[in-house]
Amino acid sequence: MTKSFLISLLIILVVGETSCVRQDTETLREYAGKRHRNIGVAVHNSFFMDGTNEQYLKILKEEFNTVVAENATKPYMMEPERGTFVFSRADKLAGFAEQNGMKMRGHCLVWHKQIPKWMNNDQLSQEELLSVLKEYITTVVGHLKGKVYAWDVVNEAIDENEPDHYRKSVWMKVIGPGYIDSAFVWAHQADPDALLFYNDYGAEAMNAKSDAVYELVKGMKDRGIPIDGVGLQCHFQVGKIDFDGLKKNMQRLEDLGLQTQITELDISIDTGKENAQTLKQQADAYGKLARIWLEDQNCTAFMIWGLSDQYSWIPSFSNNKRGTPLLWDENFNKKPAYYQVLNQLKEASVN
Ligand code: 9MR
Repeated sequence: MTKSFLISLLIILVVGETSCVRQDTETLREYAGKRHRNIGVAVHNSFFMDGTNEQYLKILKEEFNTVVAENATKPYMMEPERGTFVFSRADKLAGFAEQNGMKMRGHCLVWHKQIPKWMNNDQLSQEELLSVLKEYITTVVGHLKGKVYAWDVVNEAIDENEPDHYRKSVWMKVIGPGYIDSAFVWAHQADPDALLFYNDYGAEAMNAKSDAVYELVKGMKDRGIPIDGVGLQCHFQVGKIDFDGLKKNMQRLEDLGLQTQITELDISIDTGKENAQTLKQQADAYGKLARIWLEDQNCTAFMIWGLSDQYSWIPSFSNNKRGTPLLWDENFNKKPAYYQVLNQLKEASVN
């Protein structure tokens, strides 16, 4: 028996009990829409190639009202050679979103990973790298103006283990911490209506990293930098989620006048431990997080980092130590976690 067959079987066992009363015509999108809430997934690279899986597309547009590209709108894809911008993928996703009445998040403008080699060059002068960054942001945000409602402007700039808390990326090394403020200012100039986010991982609950993120964004607010919110990535593992800490952190960011968004949610299970109990634990965790989001009007999106377990980044990233983190299994069967999120949406009050 294959692993995916076993997981499908488990899912049938776990959710089977109530399936006779469940109406499978109900969707996350329907209830999120009634409650005016944004729910979405990261769209996999295969979407941008020919022969896209029809089942994938069907679920994407039926179940979600928001999309974000998992990789296709990152700088290595958008400006592979200096001065040569490739908009075809971004345009394809923006077109799909428009056709299907969905919103699009933009991910991400400034990061230390997935930037083209020519850009990731600490031999460039400060002046030159600043002009590279300005041209990139102005061109990309300008091109997608009115199509992307929220941008992750700066991604993962904090390293709480550095004495000054700044990750030593090419941006930091060549430009210095001012690159962060500048990026937000240029993004705002290019599309004054887009919401602008700082996005990071491991800074969801109350800890040294979220303290450093808090200090960063507080400083930005104090300096009048156009930042609208903080993206909480939420790459979690079953049994290791600090829900109360997350709520506290969301509250202190709200107190600064910033929105929060759950931007990259997945909840992985240790390989070999996929069983009815862990799938239920996973489902309960998804349900709790959906409730936290739904009860907090200041948390303006619930984005899951992929649709089907088939395409998740987790197995290869973790050397196959973890996997099965999403709402649909490898064969596009809804998992218990799906039904928990749906139930939370159904129970949430209509605003
Ligand atoms: O899911 C993305 C994966 O396909 C890429 O190989 C990886 C490269 O680092 O980036 C993944 O997405 C990341 C996101 O852009 C930023 N936050 C962490 C995500 C998971 O690594």
